[in-house]
Amino acid sequence: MSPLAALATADIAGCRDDFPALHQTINGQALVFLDSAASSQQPFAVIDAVSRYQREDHANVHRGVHTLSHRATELYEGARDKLRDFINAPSRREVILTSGTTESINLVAQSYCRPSLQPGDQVLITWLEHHSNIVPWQLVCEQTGAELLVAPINDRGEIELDELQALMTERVKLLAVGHVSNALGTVNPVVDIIARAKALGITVLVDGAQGVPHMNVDVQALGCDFYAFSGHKMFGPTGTGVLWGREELLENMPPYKGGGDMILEVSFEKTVFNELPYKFEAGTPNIAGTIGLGAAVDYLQSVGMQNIEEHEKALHRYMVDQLESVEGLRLVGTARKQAGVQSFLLNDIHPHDLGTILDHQGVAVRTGHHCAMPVMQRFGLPGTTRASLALYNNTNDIDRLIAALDKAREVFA
Ligand code: 7TS
Repeated sequence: MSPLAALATADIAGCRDDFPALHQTINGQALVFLDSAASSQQPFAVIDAVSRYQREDHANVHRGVHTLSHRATELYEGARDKLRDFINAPSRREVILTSGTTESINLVAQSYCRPSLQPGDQVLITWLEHHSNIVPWQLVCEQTGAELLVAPINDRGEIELDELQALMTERVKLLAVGHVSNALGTVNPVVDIIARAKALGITVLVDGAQGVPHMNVDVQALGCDFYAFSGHKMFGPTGTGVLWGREELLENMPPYKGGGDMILEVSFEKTVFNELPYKFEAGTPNIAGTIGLGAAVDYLQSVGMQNIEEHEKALHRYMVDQLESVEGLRLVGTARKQAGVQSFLLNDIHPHDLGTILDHQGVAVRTGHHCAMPVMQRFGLPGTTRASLALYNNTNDIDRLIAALDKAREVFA
């Protein structure tokens, strides 16, 4: 199928109407939302699932004998089952519900790494990572005396695989790598990277925050040990997310937080922890948000991850072609495999100024370092302007972006 034919697939074109926030004017112009990598908009299906739960079913989960508590528990645990299916996890016991990618990664750093790392051990990451996949490892390295190693990237924004491989020695206890770079859109060859690490006995965590919204993710096919992602980047509510981990690893990890729901028995002499996944879910969880996330999974599956991936691939190609035609525009991040994320610079206009001019024309993009300061340092930049795509974007959005950039060039001429 030609890229533009793919863009016209009826299933995808109709999706736009499912997202009420897209149908509004900003500064007098129809909104063009190109900031889904930061947080995506929510379809009616998600908004309605949360609203129905709040109106009719709300009660605390796992503890009441009354009908509302049963209903809330069923909906909440039903969302866990949907998420298990979505990433093809072998067991629901392995699906830990968290507040998002950041908490999922911190959980692994503190419950898996902190008790086991020794001085001299190493944790390996890459230059492409989001701060959420850097700082938790810095903290645990400081706590344990382990060392943080960073694999370099090339000028396209791709991980240098030979150099990554050279850093994988028996001292490395964990490799943490992003599935897709939020700053540059690079789709990392995670299957290959995981296979290389696993061949050397290295535990692998994949930061899937920018992976799950855009492509089919099968944790068993990937072969990693942990996979972390956020609900609000996959059309679900904020404050929701998942840590998937292999059961044999999770079983041996101490709890991350203490509190209600994560115990079977408490006395002052001895506390017996609950079984998986509840051992890692202390306190009243984000019940409404998680139910909304379950609805987001249903929504994504009804559109089809394959359709979404093809649509975004074609639209990204269209966006890059159009951006390259803008005088004075420089792409930042030109990986051979890229998801629907594109960073760029326009002449010497500061990204924040450019973002403001675009907003005046109804076009929402993100500007700055994108919580990936090392990537910016690698390219010698304080920041970029970033347009990021989701299933609801179309060629008209890109045309509006280009027109807004042309206007910005005039303003700053
Ligand atoms: N990892 C990656 C690759 C991300 O893109 C983000 C958020 C996170 C981790 C953290 O996710 P959270 O849901 O726990 O906050 N990325 C972005 C972004 O690109 N713009 O705003 C947030």
